Amino acid sequence: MPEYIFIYFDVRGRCETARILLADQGQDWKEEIVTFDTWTQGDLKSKCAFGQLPGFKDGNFELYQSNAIIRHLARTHSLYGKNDEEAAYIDMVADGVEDLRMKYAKLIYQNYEDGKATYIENLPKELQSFECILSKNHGGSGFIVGDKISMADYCLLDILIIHQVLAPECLKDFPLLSAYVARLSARPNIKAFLESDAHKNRPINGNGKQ
Ligand code: 6SG
Repeated sequence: MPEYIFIYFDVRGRCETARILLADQGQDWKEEIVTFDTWTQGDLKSKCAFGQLPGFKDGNFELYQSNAIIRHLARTHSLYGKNDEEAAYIDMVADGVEDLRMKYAKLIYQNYEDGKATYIENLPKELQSFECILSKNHGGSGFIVGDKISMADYCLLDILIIHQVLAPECLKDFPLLSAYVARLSARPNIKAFLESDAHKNRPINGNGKQ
């Protein structure tokens, strides 16, 4: 079995999707937690491909960029669709999630107090896109793409979970997404992970906002 290691701050942040993926796939991993003090000292930053975390190790193979990490795990665990068209849809959903994650990160790190109300007001427009995509795949009763779980499901589940923390009612008018989060969260390995102290006690973001 390969040894997986996340090198990251003690947050869910840009690693939690990959953690959910590995947990669901029955894999173990290690955490190499980087404190903000160590980070600001600069040595580690200078060794990171783009001067940022997370880093990831798959045995001796070292990788940076959270979405590259997710895609690597998707390829190596057959979570990238059954053909090129499914793979393209999976990318489409993952990139849609990334767009939302960037807006979320901007709110959390740059404009939380002043921007939160407007962000929550605009959230239904963002969520509607995912509800619509989901509705077109088996009426929304299964996965976001295709007939089996894919990387896109882990991306979407993670972003929906953190938005439910930000705005607990945000899925109220999205019946398919609500049922989807409940369904995926009830998968035994995901359920165990989401109920673990490792997940529950890990802050979502690096500045205490959520
Ligand atoms: C932060 O932005 O944790 N990496 C972050 N920040 C430190 O010096 N495209 C890539 C990717 O997808 C984006 C990487 C991402 O992988 S993630 C990073 O490396 C840097 O740039 C969010 C996160 N934030 C917590 C945090 C730690 C250091 C900066 C932000 C110091 C402590 C808290 C705020 C400032 Fe902080």
